[in-house]
Amino acid sequence: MWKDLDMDVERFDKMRLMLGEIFEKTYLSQKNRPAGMAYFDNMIAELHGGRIKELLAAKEEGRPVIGTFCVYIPEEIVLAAGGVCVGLCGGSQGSVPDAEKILPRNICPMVKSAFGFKAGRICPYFQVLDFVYGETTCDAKKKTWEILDEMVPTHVMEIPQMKNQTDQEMWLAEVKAFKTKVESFSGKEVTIEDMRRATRTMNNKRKALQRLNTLRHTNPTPISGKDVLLIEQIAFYDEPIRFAREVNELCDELEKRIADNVAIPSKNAARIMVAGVPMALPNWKLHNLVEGAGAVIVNEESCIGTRYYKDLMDENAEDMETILQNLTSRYMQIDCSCFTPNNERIDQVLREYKESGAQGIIHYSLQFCHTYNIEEIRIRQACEREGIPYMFIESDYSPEDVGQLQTRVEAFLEQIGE
Ligand code: BJ8
Repeated sequence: MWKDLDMDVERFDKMRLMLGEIFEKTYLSQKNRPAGMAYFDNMIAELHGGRIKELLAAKEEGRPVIGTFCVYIPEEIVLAAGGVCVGLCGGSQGSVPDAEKILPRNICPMVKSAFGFKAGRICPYFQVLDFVYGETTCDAKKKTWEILDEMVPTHVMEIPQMKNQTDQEMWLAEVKAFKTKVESFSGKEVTIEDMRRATRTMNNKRKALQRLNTLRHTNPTPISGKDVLLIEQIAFYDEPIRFAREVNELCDELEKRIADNVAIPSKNAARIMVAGVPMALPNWKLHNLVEGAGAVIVNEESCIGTRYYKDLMDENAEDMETILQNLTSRYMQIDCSCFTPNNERIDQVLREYKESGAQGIIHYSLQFCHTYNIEEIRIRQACEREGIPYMFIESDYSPEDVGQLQTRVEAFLEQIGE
C-alpha cells in the first residue's frame, strides 16, 4: 500500500517506529487511565493503517478526501458532499529538515512540519488526499501554499482579517466558492437536507467534546490533560459519527469516576490552563512537561481545543442561503489571533479560566508566530489585571529547550503552590 501511495517507505517506517516509542513513553506509561482511552490509543496505533484504508475506500466510492490546516475550513460542506475532511498534522520535528531544504528556516515550525511531511513523502494522509484547502490566516501559511501547490493541488480560501460587515460578506462569498469547488470535485450538488445532516453530525461531535471538557473541569479531574489533548488531536482525522460516540462513551465512564471520586493524577495537583497556538499531532511537549512535574492541564484554549468546538450552529435552516449564512456566522466566531482587533479572545481566555477552575495560565506560542506572540502581550496584561498566575512559553518542536522549560515550569508551579 505504501509503495502505491508513492511514500518514502524506509523513512516512513523509521518515523512510525519513533512515534510508537514516544507514544508508549508519553501515554501508555500513565497510571489509572480511563478504560475508554483504549479506542483513542488504538486510533494512534491505526494512524497509519486502518484510517488510511478507510480514506482509500472513500476515494474508490468517488467521495472527495480534502486536507486542511485550519479550523476556518467549514467541514460541514465537505461532509454534506459525502466527502472526508482530514486535518493534516504539523506537530513533528521529524519532518522539519525536509521543509528546511526548501522553505526558510525562520518560519513557524507547524508550517515547516506540515510542508515537510509532503516534501519528504512521509505522511500517508498527504499521499491519499485529492486536494488541499489552505487559507490566508498567517503569512507563513499563505506563501507556503504557493510552493505546496507544486506538489499537491492546493486551493486557498481567503480569510478576512477583521470582522466588519464587508468582511462578513467576503467570507460568505468564500464559503460559497468552497462549496462550489467541493461540489464540482464530487460531482454532487449539495442539498439543504445534506447540509442539515452534516450540521447535525458536526454539532454532535462538538457537543461531545464540550461535554468532555466540562467533565475534566471537575476538581479533582477524572482524566489527564495529555489524554484530552490526544482526543482533541484525533478529532481532526477520525470519522465524526464514530468519534462522537466514543467520546460520549468515555464521558459516561468519567461521570462514574467523578461519582466514585477517582482522580487523575493526584488529588492535590496544580490545575493549569493552556492558551495559544494549536498543538498538532504529535506535539505533546508542553503537556508532558507540565504533567511530568505533577500538575494537570484542565483546558486548552486553542484550535486543537475549545476554539474548535465551543460554537455550534442552527441545524434547521429552511434554505441554502440561510444555512450558509449561519455557517459563516458560526465560523466568524472563531477568535484566531490573525484577526484585528481580537478582543473576544481576551474575554474568552478569562471566561475559560474561570470555568475550568484553573490556578494559572500558560500561554503557549510557536517560534516565529507573530500574531500569537504579539497577542500574548494583551493576554498577559489581562492576567495581571485579574491577578491570574501567568507564564509565557515560546517554543518549537526540537527537544533542545526541554531542560530549560522544565525548570521554568517547575518554578511556575511552585509559585502557584505558595
Ligand atoms: S484559526 S490558530 S488553525 S490559523 S502557529 S501556522 S498562525 S505562524 S495555526 Fe491556526 Fe487557523 Fe488561527 Fe487556528 Fe501561522 Fe501562527 Fe504557525 Fe498558526
